[in-house]
Amino acid sequence: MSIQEKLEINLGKTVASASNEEIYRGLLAIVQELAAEKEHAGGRKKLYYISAEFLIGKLLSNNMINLGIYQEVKEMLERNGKKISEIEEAEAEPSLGNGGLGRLAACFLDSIATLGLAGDGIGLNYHLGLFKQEFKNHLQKETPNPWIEEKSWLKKTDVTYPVMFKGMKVTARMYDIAVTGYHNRTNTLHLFDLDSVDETIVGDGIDFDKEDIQRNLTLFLYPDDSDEQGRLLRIYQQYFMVSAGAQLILDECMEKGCDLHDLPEYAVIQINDTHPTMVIPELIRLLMEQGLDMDEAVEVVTKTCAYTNHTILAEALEKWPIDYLKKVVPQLVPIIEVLDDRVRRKFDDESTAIIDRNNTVHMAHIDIHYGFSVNGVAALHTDILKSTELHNFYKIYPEKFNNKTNGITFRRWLMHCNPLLTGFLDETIGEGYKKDASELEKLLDYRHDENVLNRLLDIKYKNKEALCDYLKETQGLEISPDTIFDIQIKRLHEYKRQQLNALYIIDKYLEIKAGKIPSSKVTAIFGAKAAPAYVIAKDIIHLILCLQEIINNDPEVSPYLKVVMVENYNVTKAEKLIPACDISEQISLASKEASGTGNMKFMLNGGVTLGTEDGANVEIHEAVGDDNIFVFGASSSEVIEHYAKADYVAEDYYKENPAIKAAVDFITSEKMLETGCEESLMRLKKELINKDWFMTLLDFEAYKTAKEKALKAYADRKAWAEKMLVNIAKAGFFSSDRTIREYNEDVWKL
Ligand code: 26V
Repeated sequence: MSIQEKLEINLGKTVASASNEEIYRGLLAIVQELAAEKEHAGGRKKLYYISAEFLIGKLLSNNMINLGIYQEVKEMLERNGKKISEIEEAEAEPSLGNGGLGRLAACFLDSIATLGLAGDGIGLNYHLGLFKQEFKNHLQKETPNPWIEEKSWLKKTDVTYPVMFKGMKVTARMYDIAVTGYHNRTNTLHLFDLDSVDETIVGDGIDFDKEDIQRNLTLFLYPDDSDEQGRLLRIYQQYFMVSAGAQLILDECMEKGCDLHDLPEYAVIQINDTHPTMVIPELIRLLMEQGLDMDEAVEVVTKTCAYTNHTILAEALEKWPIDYLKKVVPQLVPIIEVLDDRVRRKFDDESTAIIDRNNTVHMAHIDIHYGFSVNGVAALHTDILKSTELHNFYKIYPEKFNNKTNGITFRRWLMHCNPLLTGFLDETIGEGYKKDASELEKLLDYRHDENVLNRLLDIKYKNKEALCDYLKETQGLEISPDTIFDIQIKRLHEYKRQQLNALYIIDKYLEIKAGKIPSSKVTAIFGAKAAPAYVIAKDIIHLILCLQEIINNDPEVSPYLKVVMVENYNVTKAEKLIPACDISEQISLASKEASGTGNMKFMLNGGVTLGTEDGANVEIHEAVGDDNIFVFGASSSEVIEHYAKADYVAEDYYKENPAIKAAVDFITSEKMLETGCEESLMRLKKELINKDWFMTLLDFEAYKTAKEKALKAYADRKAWAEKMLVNIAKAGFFSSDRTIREYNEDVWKL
């Protein structure tokens, strides 16, 4: 039966007469059926990727690509007068993650299934994903972001597990989402939920009663943790996930004949950052309930669990007061105390203790002592962990430390988001790169082929035109594809330094106002959400929105410079922005961005990086060579030294560099205060002069020089096209298939 026939039976009407929503729901049912028919990866040992976030994004097109029916469906829809892009719009995006960490987990699931490995995800079924962002009066406003509909990718199961909190027992129910591999098997993402969760308790914006656990447990992705109630709720969520997850893992292993002493032969658990760390004491507890003694349980668990670190930022490393754990999960406290006691007996080093002198539990320390593998997510990041942040652990356990440079799935970040480039690659180098990404290097044979270079420029231009149409339609913004698209899209954080980009924009604006006409026309595009309680991050959004208003409406400036802040940046918007990028802004303070994965997505789509030697930028630089990237700024060792000596004084740069002073002063100029909010702009200016913890002003001059160099290079279209080509050709290393192969060879051994 053809897909059209199947779909029409499902719809009870012709495709031509059905609405986009009806067609979406019909295709959803067909795809679910096809995915269910696929074989599940078998074998004795299975990987469990446990993570508080899976930022899977919309699934329809991705699943159709993986199942090999995308082209057929697209053409069938066209024959019936429908556009696949419009059908895609009917799907709500599951934004079940904050940013890179959650998206990485989703790319990994895709690659695990594509490689045919037995590996499932375990997480939480948040009813409301990351908040929706709206701009009002140049400020970010947060509203709830529901995604679960009557018909969705979630399959409710009968699998339930009891989870005990202090004075309260709840029942976790498992929901499953099929994870399709590219022309391969299907795995499963298990998301746990609580039947009693109630969306009607959400009040103004994203406010809700944080103490009503029965009704709020899985209501929101990472609720605001700026107060104690929020932090306690986070512990409730984490324990709920790991307790249900651990029970599922033990059940599945026992079903396969495991006697629990041999658990490491049946299961390997990858702990994605510290959010799922309580799985370690919980498994020990459950194994002891099954009759193992403490020594045996600890040994078995240590051989089963592996930990990935995703940040060196001190404020992001989870530490819980032991009293919090006593309030929520008292059953784990004696186990954690024994784990700490064993560490203290063995190692006379306070810095590696689990419970410190202030009775705070260091979650990462549990993972490192009681797991068999510790990995960072890019070469530089792993080096910094070994030499600095986790140096004392590295001295004890050098054999546990390993690097796994992140990657991205090419199915979503090339084949789905950039069909023009994909088609062109198919024609030029064949389709082998879809299964073996290193084959992209075949493109290097064409680096001097004028035809190929022109095609690349032409594809980029078309993608830019499509983005222009989209921004016009969604935000009423008028931008031109004949300008350079300079894009910075990522969570808003001071270490990522959107403020550095903004200062450059102010500098350029002031130059134009002073009569210095630039030789290139630039559209500076941002997309970023700020955590609801992160004040300075919101001030930076405010700054950018004010600049957008002032600059775009200034007839002297706007022909040369425009600013665009994309509202509600999410996976779906990333898919539209990335193929249209000329210059990829990766300007974090060196040493602070563990890896970055947006940098890889841009590279794969022919964006040229303007970046610091941070995270995976270092490896991108190595891959493409000096001529195909624009690198600037203080090195990670210089930065680390500045912190060690506490010798960076922002005010010196402000006073001594007139361009910096002028740009910073502009933040509270009359023009800005007419548009924006004085309190916010004053606070931001003060922060930059008096604190600037992430050394924005230190790198300003170098950034400006590098950016001018990139803009100038863009004018030589042929030379630029060659840079694009080299970036695409060298992106193969950054396929998450490569990353997952490495995890499997070194850590999971499936
Ligand atoms: C979390 C928090 C929470 C408290 C406030 C400040 C703050 C700052 C950063 C974070 C990040 C937590 C972990 C994380 O998302 N890391 C990201 O992981 C990506 C995948 O490995 C990686 O590419 C990014 O560089 C890294 O920031």
